[in-house]
Amino acid sequence: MKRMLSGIKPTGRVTLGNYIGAIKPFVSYQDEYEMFIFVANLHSMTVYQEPKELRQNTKDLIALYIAAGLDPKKCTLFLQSDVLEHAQLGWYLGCMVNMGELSRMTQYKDKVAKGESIGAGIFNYPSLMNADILMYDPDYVPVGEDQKQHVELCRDIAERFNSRYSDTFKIPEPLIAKVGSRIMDLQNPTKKMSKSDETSKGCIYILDDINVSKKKIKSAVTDSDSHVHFDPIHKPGISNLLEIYSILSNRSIEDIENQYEGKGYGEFKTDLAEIVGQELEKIQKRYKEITTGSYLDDILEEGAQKARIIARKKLSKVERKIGITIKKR
Ligand code: AQP
Repeated sequence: MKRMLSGIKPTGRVTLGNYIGAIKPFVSYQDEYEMFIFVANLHSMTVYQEPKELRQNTKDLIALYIAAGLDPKKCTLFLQSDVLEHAQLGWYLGCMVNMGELSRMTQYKDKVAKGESIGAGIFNYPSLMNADILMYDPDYVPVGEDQKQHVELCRDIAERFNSRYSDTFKIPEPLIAKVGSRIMDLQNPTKKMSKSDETSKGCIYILDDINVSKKKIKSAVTDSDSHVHFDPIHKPGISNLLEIYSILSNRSIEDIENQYEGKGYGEFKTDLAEIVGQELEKIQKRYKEITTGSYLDDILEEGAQKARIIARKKLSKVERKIGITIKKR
């Protein structure tokens, strides 16, 4: 089986964007790939997190992975901070990356352009991401369009390490879904739906009250026309809704366009609100079942143990190659 690895930061409540762009595809891959899925809680620290919220968001994220269908028997689920080797490998790999390479990362550049105060963690987080990935030798890393650049840097660093110290890391490939990799904010469809956004009106959270989520769909910004047609440039709002509709109903966009030909946005939005409501209801039911008792703690412990075995082996290999250790572990 080919191996796949990915993670999500617990930086807010999980959104429909996270579900469509990441969690749902993870579920679909689990029968075909050996999966390693983690909660990227070390990465969440690059921006201040209120401790109580961070704990809750972490617990919810792991619960939602499972509630959405990830099976801990098929997929190794763990907290990044439970596997200490990530931080250590991150340091070694951080020493191999240049300031220029890190300065070219879009997330960092955007913050510079906005004149925001930038923590060292934001600048250096691609090094930790390189460690997260290279530790497990995955064949594929499913990421959103905006993370492709990070996987490219990761490939460069892996090649640099391999050529300096001999073959150690597999060179991973980014895997970007053709649809759904960029679900937009419902109130501002030119901006990505993000869990750390301050306003929640344009953002559907997986644990939203069902009626609230339906209202958000019905009040989504569209355009003055009433033609249900996919055209992300000229009709970003309706195109975003069509993409959500298509993925959640497993139907082609063309088929949906045909169904609503001449019917206007009202009926389309009402039907979509139902589809979204049903999807969330299913996940929330399972979420309630698994968040009682010690089930999640047990899953995380088991996942961390499995991940640590691989991580320790890889870190030992790296440390032998770079000459930092003198004993054979
Ligand atoms: N709007 C989106 N549409 C499709 N996919 C999305 N993802 C995030 N937003 C959308 C995917 O979900 C995973 C989340 O990874 P992350 O938490 O490490 O990073 P992110 O992309 O920065 O997610 P957010 O929700 O926007 O978080 P904040 O607000 O903290 O920055 C990734 O696979 C991503 O592609």
